[in-house]
Amino acid sequence: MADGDVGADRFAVEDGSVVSVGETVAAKRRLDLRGRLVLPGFVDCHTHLVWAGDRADEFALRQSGATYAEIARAGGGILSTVKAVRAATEDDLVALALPRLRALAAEGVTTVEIKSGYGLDLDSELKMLRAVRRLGEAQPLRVRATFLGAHTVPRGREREEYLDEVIGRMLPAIAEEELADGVDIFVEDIAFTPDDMERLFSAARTLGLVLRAHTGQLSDNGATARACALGAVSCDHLEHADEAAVRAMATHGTVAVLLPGAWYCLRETQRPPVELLRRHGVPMAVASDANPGSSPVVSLLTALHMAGVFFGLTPAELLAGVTRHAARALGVGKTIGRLTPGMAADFSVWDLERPDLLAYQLGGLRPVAVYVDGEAL
Ligand code: DI6
Ligand code: FE
Repeated sequence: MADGDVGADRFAVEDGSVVSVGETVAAKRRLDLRGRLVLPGFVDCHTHLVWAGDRADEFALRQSGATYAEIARAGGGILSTVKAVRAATEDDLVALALPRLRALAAEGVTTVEIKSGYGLDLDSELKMLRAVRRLGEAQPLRVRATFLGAHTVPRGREREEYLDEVIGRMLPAIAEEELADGVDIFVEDIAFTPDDMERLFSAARTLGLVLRAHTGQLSDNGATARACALGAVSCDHLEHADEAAVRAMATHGTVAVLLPGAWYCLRETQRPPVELLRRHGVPMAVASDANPGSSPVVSLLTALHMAGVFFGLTPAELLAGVTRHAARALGVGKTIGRLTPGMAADFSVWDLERPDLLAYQLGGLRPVAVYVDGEAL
C-alpha cells in the first residue's frame, strides 16, 4: 500500500486537516479507535446522482435483446430521464438525491461528484446544479459539481446549435453563479464529437473548470487521446480505449476512471484495458457512475468489488482507486484521498483486519464511523 492509503496507528487533526501521522502529540481531545482499521474517506468521483423517475422498463427491454444505443436512438435512455427531471422541482431533486447520498456516506464515502446533464436546457441545467450545490450544503459530505450539458442532444435540436447554447449561454450562466467545479462531455457516436469536445473545453478552460470526458464507452475512435491532449484530468469508461489512448493518458497524466456498474448492467463484454493502463502507469480510479439508466448502482463498495472481479484490479489498486486516484480525477488530489499531513481529515473506521477484505466480501460491510473534516457524521 502506498503511504497514506491506510492510516498509521495514530494521527492528529487540527482545523479539519491531518497535521501529524504516527506521532503522539498534545491534543485537546483524544479518540481511541481501539486498533481498528482507519481508511481515507472514499471518493465517488463519477456519479449522476441527481435524477427523477426510473428506467426499469429499459432494463426489461435490454433483457429481450435491445441495446443501450438502440434505446437511446429510439428516444428513450437519457432523454426519458430528461423528461422526468424537467418536470421535477429543485426541491424534488434534492429530496430524491439525499437518500442516495446518505447511502454512499454509510459505506465510508466522504466526497461525491455529481453531474448535471438531465436538464439539457438552460433553466433545467441550472436547476440541477443548484440542487447539487444545495446537497453539498444540506449534509456534511463534500460534493463536487460537474456541468454535463453536453450529455446528449435534446429532442428537436440539432447537435451544433445545441452545443452553441451549451457553450454560449449555459456555461457563462453557470460560471456566474459558481454552480460547477468541472465540465464533462459524452463523446460517442450517439452523442458528441471530439471537435465538439475541443470547443467546449476551450471555453471551460478559461473559466477555470476541471475538464473531464466520457470516452471509449461504446467506441473510442481517438476520442480518449484527443481528450488527454486537450487537458482532460480524467477520461471515464474506456472499455474501447486502445494502446494509443492509454499512451496519451500516460503522457498527459490523465486519470482512467473505470465504471464497472455500467459495464455490468449493460452486460458489456469488452473490458477496459487494465493491463495496458497498469503497464503505462496510468492511475486508475473506480466510481459508481450511479445513474438511472446504465448504472443504477448507488454503492461504491459494489463498484469496487465489481472492478476487482470483472476488471481484475488488485485490492491495493481498488483502494487507491476509490481514494487518492479518485480525488485526483476531481482535481482535488492535493487535499483529499490520503491521510498524510496537510490533507483533509476525512476518514472511516472499520472493524476489519485488513482493507483487502473490501475486495473480497460483497455486501454486509459498513464502517463503524465516518469523519469529514475531523467531525463524525
Ligand atoms: N454514460 C453513462 O453510462 C451515463 N452517461 C453517460 O454518458 C448514462 C446515463 C444514462 O443512461 O442516464
Ligand atoms: Fe457517467
